[in-house]
Amino acid sequence: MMIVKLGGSALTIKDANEPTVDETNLNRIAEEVSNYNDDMVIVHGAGSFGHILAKKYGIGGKITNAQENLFKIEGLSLTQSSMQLLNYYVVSKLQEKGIPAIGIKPSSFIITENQRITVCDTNIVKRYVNEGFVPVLYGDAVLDLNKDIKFAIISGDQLITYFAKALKADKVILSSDVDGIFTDNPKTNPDAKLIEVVTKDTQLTLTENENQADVTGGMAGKIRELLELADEGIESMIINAEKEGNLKSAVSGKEVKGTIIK
Ligand code: IP8
Repeated sequence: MMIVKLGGSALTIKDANEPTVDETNLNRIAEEVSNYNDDMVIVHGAGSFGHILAKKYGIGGKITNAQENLFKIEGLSLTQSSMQLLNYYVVSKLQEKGIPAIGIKPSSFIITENQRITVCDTNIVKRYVNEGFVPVLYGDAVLDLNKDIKFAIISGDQLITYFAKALKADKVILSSDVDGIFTDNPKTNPDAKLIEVVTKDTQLTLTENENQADVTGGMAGKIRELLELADEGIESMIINAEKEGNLKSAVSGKEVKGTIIK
């Protein structure tokens, strides 16, 4: 049983002002993933289809008056549709490559409490896998039990952790637009070095920048989720999906440059 995250930054043009699919990457990534033909669940991120809206409407932030409430309702509605549209593009492309993909909308069966999944019936996903389908879930805007915030964003990474545990995954691959975890931001510091193995004892100096485009915490958020998974004895790896052949090698069990979290 394998769970693969397709990073939103690789599937979409993340710095576009409006939701834009990276057609070339989506086509290649779907093709590479189709090299795996055993039990699989795919989770994709949001990229420009989710983060721009989630940030604009401040989903997950405190609601202090009726006007804010209405604003957030509009935001939740728009974010969910936008993510459904991206899911449709991803699912259609996977189908084109011969994968029996079915899109499952996380917000239709998941509720969080303070932004963490608390209500989630994993049986439906399990059943689809058992029947030979490849469920495709995604980071989404959901209802939250905390009355002060009412709504929340769940990242694809949180879904990966939750489903990897529930479905007892033996392979967890997260693809992103960087090679893995570095000693510093590789996009701004050319001297940043790749860390091949991360455990809870690894000293990391990752900061969560409030101004970043990624509302779910970027790499720091990813590591937090994956260390939680490692705590349960499930190893995962982060690889770069923008490099041709990486995903294909990873799903085929070949060695790939990246970071293992254990
Ligand atoms: O791209 C975020 O998911 P991620 C989901 O996996 C939304 O962090 C709707 C912003």
